Amino acid sequence: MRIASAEVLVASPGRNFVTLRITTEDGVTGLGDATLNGRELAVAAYLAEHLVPLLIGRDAHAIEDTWQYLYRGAYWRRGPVTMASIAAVDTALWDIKAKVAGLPLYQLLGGRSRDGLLVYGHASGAELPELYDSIREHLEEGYRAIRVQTGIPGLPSVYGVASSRNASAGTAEGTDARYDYEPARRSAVPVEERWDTRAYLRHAPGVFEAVRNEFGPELPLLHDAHHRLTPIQAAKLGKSLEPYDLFWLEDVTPAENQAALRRVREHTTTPLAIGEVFNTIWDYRELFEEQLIDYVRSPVTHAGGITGLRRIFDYAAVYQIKSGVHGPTDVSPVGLAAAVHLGIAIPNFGIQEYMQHSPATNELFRPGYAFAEGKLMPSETPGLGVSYDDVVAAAHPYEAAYLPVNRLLDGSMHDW
Ligand code: EZ4
Ligand code: CO
Repeated sequence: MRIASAEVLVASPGRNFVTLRITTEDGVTGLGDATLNGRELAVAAYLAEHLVPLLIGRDAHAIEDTWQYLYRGAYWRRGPVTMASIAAVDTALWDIKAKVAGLPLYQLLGGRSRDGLLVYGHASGAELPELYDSIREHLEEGYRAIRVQTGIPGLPSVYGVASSRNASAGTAEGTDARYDYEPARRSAVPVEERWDTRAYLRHAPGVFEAVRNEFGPELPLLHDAHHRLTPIQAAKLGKSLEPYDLFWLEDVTPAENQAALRRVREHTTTPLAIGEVFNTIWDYRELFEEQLIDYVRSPVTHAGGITGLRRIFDYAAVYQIKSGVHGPTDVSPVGLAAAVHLGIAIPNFGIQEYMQHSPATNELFRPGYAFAEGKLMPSETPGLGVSYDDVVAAAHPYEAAYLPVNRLLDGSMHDW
């Protein structure tokens, strides 16, 4: 079954998505997500200029060989642009294989290991009353695990905190729904935010104490520090949050230095999650072998597809480390569907992030997964169970949008 064509599709139903559509000679199509928030066109060019010409005429069934061909064959291995491109090819080929088999993709990955994927949503508020409302809204929607982010006294805006109830032009999705966290802004240059780590470390424990007092001990709570701390600051935060029994503390230190987590681990029993900006299994080697983390944050989209991420999960399982797949709205419904098929099958599933895409995004992709009682269920139709509507896409052309950058109060650049 030869590949006849591959198209790189860029559309912006409120936010930008890059999708690869592969079509075989007998007309079977497969989709892969290649969205890299704020660097979308680099991936689109990598695919269109360098990978699509290599795909034409290849055997669509040879998924592993194609993965190795694109990974080893590039010579310049790894990196987000390369690995998002490989992920899109890999995911599209799995979609095709499952459609040809007439099975939902998870059946080719070993079949169902659980009845659904526990997900967590994002609650936030500048102040506690607003945060409580946000948590209650999530509970009413059925969420059974919740990430908590709040404002910090003295800082005008903070990572992960919804800025307003009625998103207007300039905010992410431009809908009238509360959009709890989508930081990419449509503009030619990134927005600048301010950060103060000491103020954050003073404020965070009180927030979790208040949330526990309000919502009780059972609700799984998560928190994201977004790579902003030094190892010793991260250790201090982990220790100070221990009484509030977090499900996980995410991205405490910058991702480049795996050894930083060693220092954090020495000091705290708060479970740690990391990896949303990692691309390959190699990025996890020290973390796994020294058992420095508890959850893997990589999504299918940025870690070399189903083939790449499944290998990472198998490696993680050796060390009792579980999945905690990144699921922000910049992972498209194609990337999320792939995660749901993988998550229902693997033995070491932990939790799946689920923020819910905008109505315009769902109109474009029509994903077949379903959210009920706090869980995501895979589509039962053959393949990934996602489609791509070219007419809807044509109404939403690409518009430049960037994640913010972050400066300390004295103006120096910091990690966002
Ligand atoms: O900053 O998806 O846990 N989730 C996150 C995300 C990321 C964005 C980057 O594109 O940290 O919100
Ligand atoms: Co994160």
